[in-house]
Amino acid sequence: MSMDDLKRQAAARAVEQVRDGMKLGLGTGSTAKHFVELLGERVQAGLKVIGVPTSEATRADAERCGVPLTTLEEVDRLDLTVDGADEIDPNLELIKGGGGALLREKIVAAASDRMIVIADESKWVKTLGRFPLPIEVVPFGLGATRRAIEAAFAENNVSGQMDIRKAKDGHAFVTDGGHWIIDARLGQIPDSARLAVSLNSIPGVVEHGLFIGLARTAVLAGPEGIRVVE
Ligand code: ABF
Repeated sequence: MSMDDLKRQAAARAVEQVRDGMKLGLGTGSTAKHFVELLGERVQAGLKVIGVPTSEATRADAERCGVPLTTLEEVDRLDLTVDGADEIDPNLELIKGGGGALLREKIVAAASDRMIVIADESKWVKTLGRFPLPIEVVPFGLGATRRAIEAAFAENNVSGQMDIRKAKDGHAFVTDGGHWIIDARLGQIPDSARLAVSLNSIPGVVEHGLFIGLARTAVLAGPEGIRVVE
């Protein structure tokens, strides 16, 4: 079975949790895209839901699949967000942002009563940090922001190379919010909750890819079947 089949299986399991009338957060990435497609099939069959997309890419997918959309101005809370991740640890703490949509993903997840993270088993790790940590930054004053991030790393006993993410054209990758992303290769993050708090206090940091206390359920698809962690 291909990796893509596994992602679709995880997405299919999450779709089973969707009920008529739900307001949904729609994640970004190849696994979340399967969720949007499968949700679209159920909408065509009569399911009534409304979704808030976490990226322009997901907005386009949802429109293509006929999933009605709204915004967080128009609705108060969401019932459920389903999204992918780059790493998931046993406390259901996540690294997200490999696809560059971490800011909207975090806003939407935080506005949801429940978040289900869907992934293939390769995303499951004992300790976060093997995947480079995305940190979304404002281009203004980048030198100062980098130094503050380095200081936060030192306080949290982590270190590693920091690279500005590049787009295919070689220029800095620009997020949907008009910001840049620093990818920090930390190897291991011993206390991700503490690092998250340190990064939150840096003015030039808009958001970071540590999702702490947001996911309640992980649906992991592997060659031996689906594993649900809660
Ligand atoms: C988004 O998509 C991200 O936060 C994460 O970076 C990525 C996971 O992508 P995929 O499902 O394609 O592996 O959810």
